[in-house]
Amino acid sequence: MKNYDLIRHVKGESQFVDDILVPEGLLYASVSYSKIAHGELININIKDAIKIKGVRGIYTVRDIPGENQIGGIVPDEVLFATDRVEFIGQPIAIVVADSQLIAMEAARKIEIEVNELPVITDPREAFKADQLIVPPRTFNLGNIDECWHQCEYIIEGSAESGGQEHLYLEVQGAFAFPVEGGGVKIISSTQSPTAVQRVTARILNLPMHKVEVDVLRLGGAFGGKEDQATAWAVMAALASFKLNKPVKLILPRQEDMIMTGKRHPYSSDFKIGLNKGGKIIGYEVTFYQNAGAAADLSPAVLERTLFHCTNSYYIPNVKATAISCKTNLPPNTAFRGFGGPQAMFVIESAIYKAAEEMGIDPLEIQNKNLLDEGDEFPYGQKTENCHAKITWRRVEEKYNITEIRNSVNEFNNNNNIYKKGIAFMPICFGISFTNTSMNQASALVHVYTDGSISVSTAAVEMGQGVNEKIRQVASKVFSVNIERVKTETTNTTRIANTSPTAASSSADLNGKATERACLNILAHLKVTAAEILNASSSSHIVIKDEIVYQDGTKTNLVWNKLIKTAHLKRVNLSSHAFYATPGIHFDREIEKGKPFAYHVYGTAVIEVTVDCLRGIYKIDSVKAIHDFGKSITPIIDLGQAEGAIMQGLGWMTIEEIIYDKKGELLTDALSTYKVPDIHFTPDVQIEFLKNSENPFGIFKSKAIGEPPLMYGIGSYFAIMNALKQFRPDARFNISAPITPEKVLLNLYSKVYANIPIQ
Ligand code: MTE
Ligand code: LUZ
Ligand code: MOS
Repeated sequence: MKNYDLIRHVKGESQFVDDILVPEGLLYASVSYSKIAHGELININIKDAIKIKGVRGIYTVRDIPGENQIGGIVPDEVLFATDRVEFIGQPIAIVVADSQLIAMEAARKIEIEVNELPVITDPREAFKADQLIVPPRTFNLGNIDECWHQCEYIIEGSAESGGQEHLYLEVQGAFAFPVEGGGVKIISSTQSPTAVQRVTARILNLPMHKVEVDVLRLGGAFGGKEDQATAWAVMAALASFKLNKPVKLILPRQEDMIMTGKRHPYSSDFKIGLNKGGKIIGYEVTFYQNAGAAADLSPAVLERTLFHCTNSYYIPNVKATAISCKTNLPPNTAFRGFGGPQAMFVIESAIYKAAEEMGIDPLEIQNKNLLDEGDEFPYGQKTENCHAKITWRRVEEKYNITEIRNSVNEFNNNNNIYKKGIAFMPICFGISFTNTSMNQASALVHVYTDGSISVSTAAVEMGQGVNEKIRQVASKVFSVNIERVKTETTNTTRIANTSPTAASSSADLNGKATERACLNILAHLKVTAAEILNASSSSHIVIKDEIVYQDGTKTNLVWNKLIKTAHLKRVNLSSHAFYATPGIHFDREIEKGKPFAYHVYGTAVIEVTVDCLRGIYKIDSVKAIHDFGKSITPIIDLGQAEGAIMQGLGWMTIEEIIYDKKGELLTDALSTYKVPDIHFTPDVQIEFLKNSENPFGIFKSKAIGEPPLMYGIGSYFAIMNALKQFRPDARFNISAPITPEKVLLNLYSKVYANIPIQ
């Protein structure tokens, strides 16, 4: 059950876009982009650039045969700037040359004349200036206006959370070449082959059948290639189309960091009301999402923020408003969790602030308000097989919380400078694309005459192990050795109209489609076996471990022979099958429905030690009970949980994206953008919740890709908890990431933390 790619990765044999054997005459493209965040584009001067030896072509908006439009949800994003620029890093032209170096040199020589306009980087400022991506949306439950009088405590505050760089190991890139009849084939590092196909067709003014997109695997994506792999692939295709030559476009790391969008920063206001006993009665929240200069996936991210605004708590009266604000930054995009983490951070902040006011530990409030079976979410869906309380209780028991708390207290009593902190982090994450129509997938399965099996699906392998899961499905349905099963590249000619590999749903959706295709073939095979064995019906036939059984008795008929005979008998050994998640729906008019097939639950406890003199800290441990359903690939799922937790910790603590007032990214390299490394890694312990079977997942498993990221949020509050031990009187700012610098500002800056300094 190891990741199928593991051995190849270790040996350096796995191929990524930049490794594919290149044809003779290959040309290289480099992107020329705006260095100004907002302005009227007056002139593009390519005179010096075009003179450079080895330059084959320079293309701008004027060279687009079709429509200069790459927007997915909202048609508000151009491929190349036309009459204005709206963020630093916005593509203006591409240079195609004999080598990458020449292309880059020429791209730098393109001069761009811009009339500068005021720059807005802050979402609240954008809101004040009425610059919105889409109209705001509000989810309501109960009656928020009537609920406050029932509250003993009412606490208001605000919370900031920062962006996050995807930092996939493989940078954005694509390779395109012309094919017979005026078409183009693109090898792209994308989570969404169909998006690349659709947008290329639009830009080149071609029917979609003339554009073939093929994806072998990605060296990581994390949402950063759900929408934002498209532009580069389209540019490579455009150049290839124009020159009738193969063209490769790979972004250098720094350009990748400058030009692409990131996790959305949010600025939020909350008001939370609780009764004497600590039950949350009401929660009102407004999210200001920093969308950047175009919609990209922001409206969908915004929607998921609303879905997860109450995390794993039941709150009877809720009003949640989300506003997508247009700023002069690169369009922000999908990032593992997709707006969910931002929402959960705010409710956790509200609980933290309420606990502070009430003089109790936040975990008392968390614990009292956990979801129960049948509780209603603000969007109308009710919990089913709710594991919020079970995982919380199991954490208390398994990790001996009383003992941990005692030892933390003892440590803190004996240390003046070092303080330990602890926090609980329950999570609840809905599985399905929130846009119901996207929850579909298909699979194409062939059994070859030698008994080997080929599976194509819409799923893109990006390190998450989906190919191994798909192989498991085929091998289990046929009951054959997994070595017989190969997963093919993700290809728009083989599998059409695909949803992106995203929303943690790809194993469920594509696994179910694969299961159906295999079952179709299996049904034919059983009929054939019944004929061969003279059984009265195929219901007497079972295939187990490559051997055919008749009425429970082993026969001489084995897989290879069965396949050969079936072929001679002209039986169809291929099947295409389709799957669409049943039972889900959502009405955006009333903002109610059942958007999710199911929810993933879990609880983690996080311990940290903070050096309150220097501001540095260590995340000591993350101990979780996670609901994997009935995992089909425990090692892969564990790896996903660990990786997601690390990404969540990084987002909350040391990963800090900084743009200056002019919209320039100051953290555009690994020297200025710090990500967790092996030394940062805490002791991570994860127990699989027992006896969890998920009727809506593939083979009763649960989606795993994104949910565990949100355990990382606990690290923020564990650090706050430690700071509280150092300065019990202080009221800290809620602003993530809590970098060591911000720890010091919180502890020692009067202005920042609004605290009396002795
Ligand atoms: N794991 C690795 N190694 N690399 C990735 O890029 N992306 C994550 C997650 N795990 C990612 C990853 C994200 S954002 C999602 S949505 C899921 O994988 C998508 O894959 P799945 O649907 O198969 O879980
Ligand atoms: N992408 C998307 C996602 O288009 N819709 C979603 O609901 C979603 N959720 C998580 C991650 N990506
Ligand atoms: Mo993941 S953010 O759905 O690619």
